[in-house]
Amino acid sequence: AAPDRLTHISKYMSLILRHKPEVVGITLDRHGWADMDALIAGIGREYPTFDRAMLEEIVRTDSKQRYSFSEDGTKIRANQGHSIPVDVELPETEPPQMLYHGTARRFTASINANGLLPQSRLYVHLSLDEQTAKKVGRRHGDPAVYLVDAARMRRDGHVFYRSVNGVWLTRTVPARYLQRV
Ligand code: HQG
Repeated sequence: AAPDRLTHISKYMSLILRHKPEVVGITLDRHGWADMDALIAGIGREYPTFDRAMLEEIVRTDSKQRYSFSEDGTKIRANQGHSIPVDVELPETEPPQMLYHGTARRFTASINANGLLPQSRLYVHLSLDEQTAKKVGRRHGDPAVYLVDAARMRRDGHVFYRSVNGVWLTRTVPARYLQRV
C-alpha cells in the first residue's frame, strides 16, 4: 500500500487504540488489548481493502514502535500514549539521572507555574535525549525543552515507567524538578 495511506491508517489506529475505540465500535480490555479481527473489520469500514497484512506492515514499520501484538497473535495494543485508563503492565523502573520534556514555548508560563501535567493522557511523557524532546515539542509549535531531575524525583518517591518503545512515563513533574535548557 502507498506510504501515506498507511500513515493515515496508522494515525487512525492511534486514535482507536489510545483514545476512542468506540469510533469503530470496539472495546479495549483493561490491559489495552483490542481483538485484531474486530479492529481490522472496524478500520475496514473506513478504509476498504484494509487487511491483516497491512496492519502487520504498519506495526512492523512504525518509526516509534507504537503498537504490540499479543503473544498468541489475536490481539493488538498501543504501547503508550493512552487517554483511556488502561494498564499496559509496565514495571516500575529506575530512570536515568536526567530526562527531557519537549513542549511549545506558549505553554512554558503555565508549566513553570504548575509543573508538567498529563493533560488528556495518563502520564507525562519524557524523552531520553534533548533532540527527541525537541521533536516532540515541535509537534505543538515553537519548541521549548526542559531538563527533568529524574533522580531527585525518584528519591522523593515519584514512580517512573519505561514504555516498550523507550518513552519514559510519570504521573506529573512538579515545577521544582524542571529546568529550561
Ligand atoms: C503540555 C507523541 C500547559 C505538554 C510524542 C505538551 C510523545 C502543559 C501538552 C507523546 C502543562 C500535551 C506525548 C501545563 C504539560 N500547562 N501545558 N501545566 N503540562 N503541558 O500530546 O508529551 O507520535 O498530550 O508539554 O512522541 O507532547 O503520538 O503530550 O506539550 O511521546 O506516538 O501539554 O506523543 O508520540 O500534549 O506527547 P500531548 P506530548 P506519538
